[in-house]
Amino acid sequence: MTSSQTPTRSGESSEPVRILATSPVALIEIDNPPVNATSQAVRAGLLSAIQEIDRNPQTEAVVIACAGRTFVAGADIREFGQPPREPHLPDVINAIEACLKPVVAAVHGSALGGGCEIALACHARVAEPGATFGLPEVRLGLVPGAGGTQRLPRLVGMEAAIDLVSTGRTVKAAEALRLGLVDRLSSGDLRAEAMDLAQEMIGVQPARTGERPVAAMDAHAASAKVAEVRKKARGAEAPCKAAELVLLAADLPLLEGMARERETFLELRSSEQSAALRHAFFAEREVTRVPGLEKVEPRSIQKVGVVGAGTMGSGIAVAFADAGFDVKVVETSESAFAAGQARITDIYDKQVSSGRLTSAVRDERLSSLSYEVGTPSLADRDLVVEAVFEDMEVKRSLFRDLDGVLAPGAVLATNTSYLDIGLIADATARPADVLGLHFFSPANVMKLVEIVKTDATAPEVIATGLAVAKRLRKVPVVCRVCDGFVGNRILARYRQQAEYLLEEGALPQEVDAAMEAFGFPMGPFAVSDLAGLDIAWARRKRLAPTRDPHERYVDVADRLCEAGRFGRKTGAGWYRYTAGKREPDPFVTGLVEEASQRRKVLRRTISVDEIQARIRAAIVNEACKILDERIVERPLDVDVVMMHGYGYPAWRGGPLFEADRIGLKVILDQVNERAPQDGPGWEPAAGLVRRAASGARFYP
Ligand code: 3H9
Repeated sequence: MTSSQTPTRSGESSEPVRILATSPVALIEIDNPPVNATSQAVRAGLLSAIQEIDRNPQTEAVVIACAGRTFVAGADIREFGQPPREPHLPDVINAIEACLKPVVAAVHGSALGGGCEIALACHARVAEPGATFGLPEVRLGLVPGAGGTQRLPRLVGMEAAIDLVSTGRTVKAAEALRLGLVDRLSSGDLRAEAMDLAQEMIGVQPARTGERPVAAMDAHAASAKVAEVRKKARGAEAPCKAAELVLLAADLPLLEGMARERETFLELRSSEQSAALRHAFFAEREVTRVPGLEKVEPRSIQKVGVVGAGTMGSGIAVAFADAGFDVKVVETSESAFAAGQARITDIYDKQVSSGRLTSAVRDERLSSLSYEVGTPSLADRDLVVEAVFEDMEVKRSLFRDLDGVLAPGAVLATNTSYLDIGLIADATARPADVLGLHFFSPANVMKLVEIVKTDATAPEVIATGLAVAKRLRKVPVVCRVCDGFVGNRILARYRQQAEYLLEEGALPQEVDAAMEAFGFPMGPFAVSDLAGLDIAWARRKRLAPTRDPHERYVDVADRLCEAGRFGRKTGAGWYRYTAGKREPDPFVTGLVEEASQRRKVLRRTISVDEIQARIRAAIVNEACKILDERIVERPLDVDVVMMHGYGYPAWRGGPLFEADRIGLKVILDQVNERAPQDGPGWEPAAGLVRRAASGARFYP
């Protein structure tokens, strides 16, 4: 920590905490790039700055602000694997609250986790309108560990605090102001306005958050709330613990509540769930750093074309418009054109009616979209994403047209889910400019994008895909071409194994319940009903002539489709739907039992554990084959796809992270036990056999 009588320029010292002014209002600046995390050096610097200011008779009030792009974004997550080192953050924060002089937080960027806890302990908070606040610790499998669960309810009330702490959601400054978490929004110069507020507070007894009373929640309402949190947490343990700690704030004095909080924080810090969620956090960032592309410059993309405005195309167009691209949507006929435009407008209208968007922003976004019929209008586009009918000849013909229209250097992307992108690229004279950008539905919401390269795709085109995904705020995973790429290929095995379970004795609702208890938001049959059974049926019919006759094939889904049951949209599929609610259907039970009879299987009761273990083993084995074939380069690529595209519970860290924890020998035994019955395609992956034999892991 450095101190001076007059402000000094930030960056003069390498110390992460500086005192830039002392009289009459002191300014403490935290400067620890990239996100001002509270490393040990920051904690020590902050504590000594507060102590120095407390002692300085010329200082009458204090502002805490941060250099760089953000306020403090939390504790330093990288330190969590090591033993805690003094001074501990709760002690530093208590010293801030106890300071005899008024302390004001000046918040820009994100005040998250420990950063939000610092702000909560200050005697007032001024924020830039763009600032965000939150206690996202549960997303790392933790509870706030420096007073967050005890101070937040004292400022915003019990219910709002439980909501924020148990979901980890962040709030923008305007909502924080409404909740009482922020006292003022700055209208220009944040630091100057915070200094003004501090000046106004001189001589006034500081309002200490920890001394405020908090109204208890009615006991019945409180237990209902905890039950609701538990249900939503789908197996994650931190959200419930966080909610229970918040409830303590009504009964315990601050320090006692904080002691309970600290105990829970330290216990969770060494939990498997927290390790998995930390892995998920870093994997989501690491996935964008693709070996070999570090120094490759992406092409500049400003003008984007989207061909086809069906469900996928309209979502893709909205994703680009939301990110500020100039978007032209092209349809091949007038009638499709009108329907596409209506679909896009509808996406925005729904966001306005649910309060997620103002009508002014909707109008602005809609005005960044233009609509045309026919590909010639795409001539000025830097990137074109195709989302037309999933048929090789349709796509090849479109790419031939695009090749004739687009300027040299433009990037041509296909959103195909399964087709061989190499063959699509070969329809052009510029296969190096072609790649897959495989979005997930709804494309404007889902974070995952598979960036699929062919053997011909130029490195700068892959780098362009990554840069575009970053601008879209997506999570991109680079992979090579194979049937279904990473996610849908694994999903196919997941679904097949789920169907084998039906044939052997389980019912759809039992498999779904087991996988929902595992932590997936929905089981595989409920997901099929939501997505619609007809598309997969059409694909199965197309592939039927080439199917291996020895493949174990369960035809219940085909029979459902033959009966016109395409899922929710027809009111029935694997379930029947009454007022949107799914119910098991005796008709489906009948079909499943017939399937068992046809295979001459004596149905048996299958336990939840067996369902979960078999599906997990199927996923891990296929994921390992994907690694063996170098469809992706790293285990984390698979884990990120499964967590972001398919709802694999992040508290398990993804299938390969979890497989390491369970033991690869155990998984291999499970695969070997199934392989003879399940037949071709279910052989153990070579990489799984090798690792299990040598004791190696996916993550060394
Ligand atoms: C906590 O606070 C516990 C306390 O209650 C109690 C303690 C006793 N630590 O995301 P980005 C790195 S728990 C270390 O790409 P953005 C990140 O890895 C913590 N490193 O930027 C990346 O590094 P690299 C609660 C961190 O602008 C770089 O910073 N806080 C941390 O898209 C840039 O990150 C959270 O959970 C950290 N805390 O988003 C907040 N945070 O360049 C977690 C980031 O090497 N952080 N890094 O890949 C975030 O949500 C986002 O990073 C943030 C910026 C919104 C801040």
